[in-house]
Amino acid sequence: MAKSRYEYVKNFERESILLPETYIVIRVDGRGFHKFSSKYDFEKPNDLCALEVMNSAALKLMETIPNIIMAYGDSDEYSFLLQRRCDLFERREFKLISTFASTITAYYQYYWSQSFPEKPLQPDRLPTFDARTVCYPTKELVKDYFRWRQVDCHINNLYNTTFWSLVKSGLTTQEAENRLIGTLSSDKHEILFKEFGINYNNEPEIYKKGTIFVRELDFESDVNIDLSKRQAQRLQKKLKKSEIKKLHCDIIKDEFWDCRPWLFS
Ligand code: DGT
Ligand code: MG
Ligand code: MG
Ligand code: MG
Ligand code: MG
Repeated sequence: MAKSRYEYVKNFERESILLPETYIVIRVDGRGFHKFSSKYDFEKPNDLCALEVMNSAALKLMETIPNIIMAYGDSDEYSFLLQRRCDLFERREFKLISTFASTITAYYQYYWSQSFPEKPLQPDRLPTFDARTVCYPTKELVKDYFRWRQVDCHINNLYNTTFWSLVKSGLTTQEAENRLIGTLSSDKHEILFKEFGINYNNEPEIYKKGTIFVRELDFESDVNIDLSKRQAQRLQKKLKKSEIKKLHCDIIKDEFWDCRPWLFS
């Protein structure tokens, strides 16, 4: 295209290039899902069908972007881990966040209409998502990031399960809130067990642990972060063809990470 006299306005654009050789995490989160979940009448504390809409949208995003090596989600959020050497959009932050936010929004609306034909989306409250990127320079930080999200899922779910049990038993939401002020995790377990006969440990794993999507390979001890260029290319090919597994397991203990060295290749 020939340059016009107006071309100079492009010099006002800014770019933010994410640090090379770091692990990029992109987290998307539903905007105003507190209100969204009440408008569309989500089951409390967890709406399995709505969670699966989120899961389907995240999986589809992962399938279309091979650089995503794993994803973790619960509630209205999902975190996507990109490979350390990932060069998607030349690591341009704004391009990454706008693409992730709009793509997850599009898929969420698509799967919503498939799963809830009886609850058509209304223009006064459509599901939309924000996105942010964080760069982590080490494996340990990446693990702690995902541990943080899973602990958050656990804390929220224990609280919500107890809170809604109290409300369903006749307390107002204000009374239930007051009842839980200052309670420890052990107190909530006890309320659930003694007052409602619920053993929290037997609650569904998807609620307690969230959902993990991970590109799965056979365990290969020779996967390390100092692969030669050819080894890295071979691994990349394998990963592209690999199956994406859906799990609801613990990612706080080392085991999950220790048996998947390719997450950090
Ligand atoms: P934000 O993210 O700042 O725009 O505001 P929210 O309202 O999205 O807040 P956030 O993301 O911290 O919390 C997620 C909200 O979504 C929270 O109020 C509970 C609701 N939510 C998510 N999943 C479910 C569900 O399965 N059932 C019900 N009843 N509510 C859910
Ligand atoms: Mg939020
Ligand atoms: Mg939200
Ligand atoms: Mg959220
Ligand atoms: Mg364009």
